[in-house]
Amino acid sequence: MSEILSHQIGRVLTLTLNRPQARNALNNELLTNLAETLEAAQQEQSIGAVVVAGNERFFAAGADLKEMASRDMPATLNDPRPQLWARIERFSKPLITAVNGYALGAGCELTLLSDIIIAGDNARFGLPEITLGIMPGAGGTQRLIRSVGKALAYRMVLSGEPIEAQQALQAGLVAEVHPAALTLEYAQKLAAQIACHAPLALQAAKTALRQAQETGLNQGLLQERQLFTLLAATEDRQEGIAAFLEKRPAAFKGR
Ligand code: CO8
Repeated sequence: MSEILSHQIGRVLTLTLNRPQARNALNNELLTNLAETLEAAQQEQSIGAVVVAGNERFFAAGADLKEMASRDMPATLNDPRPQLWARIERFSKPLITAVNGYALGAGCELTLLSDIIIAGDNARFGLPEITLGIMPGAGGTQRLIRSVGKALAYRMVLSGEPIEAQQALQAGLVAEVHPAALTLEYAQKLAAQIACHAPLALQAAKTALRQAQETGLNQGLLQERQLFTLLAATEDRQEGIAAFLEKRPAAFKGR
């Protein structure tokens, strides 16, 4: 059976991680599949946003430890995983993760790479790598600290202890917490709302938001202004403003 189930409703593509026997551990095959699916979704105009979910009990238990156990340092040096993560990161449409249960190690790193995390009240976010004699290796130390700040990031990375959904909400890691049975539904609703907006404006906004985490304020402001200016050349910008003034819904075309 496929390790990722995919299902499109309207403009929202939902990808469900499906390796329950390994608690959705992200082996290379699953990550490759995810990268390829997102690349296809990138090209598909009918898809406006993507939701990645696990099941009601777990999102993903991290890298596949059985796969990792056999890898020595030379093999780790030549590991295709960094390229796979980079391909996933290049996805420029809105990417939402719907998280119930455990999002550990690489599973947590996948949520950190997404644009918005919607959590179930049973969600647990953690980077337990330290307990295995390793450390996060797919952005965990870099993205977590930018998301939750120094105090909690150090605590989570050095202790390996996960945090619960409410703490993740307070820390600004997740955008919303819902009863676990409704997490996916809320994530899909939000994705559908987002996916109605002009695709080029969404892409530009996502690029600018990412820049905010990577550059200084002045450079970020400059890039924001450049992207804002570029959008003035789009048909959708004319349509969006005209629709508002004419008191009708906008019909965006992605141009
Ligand atoms: N990898 C492989 N198999 C796993 C993993 C995993 N990460 N997690 C669980 N499994 C397997 C178990 O081995 C077990 O298999 P089997 O039935 O064959 O014995 C099955 O899933 C069920 O596991 P449990 O009985 O433990 O299930 P529970 O529901 O009781 O517990 C937990 C679920 C809490 C998720 C528990 O399984 C757990 O703690 N898992 C390990 C979590 C972990 O340490 N994750 C970090 C992994 S390291 C990492 O992600 C580093 C990323 C760096 C990437 C660098 C790229 C360049």
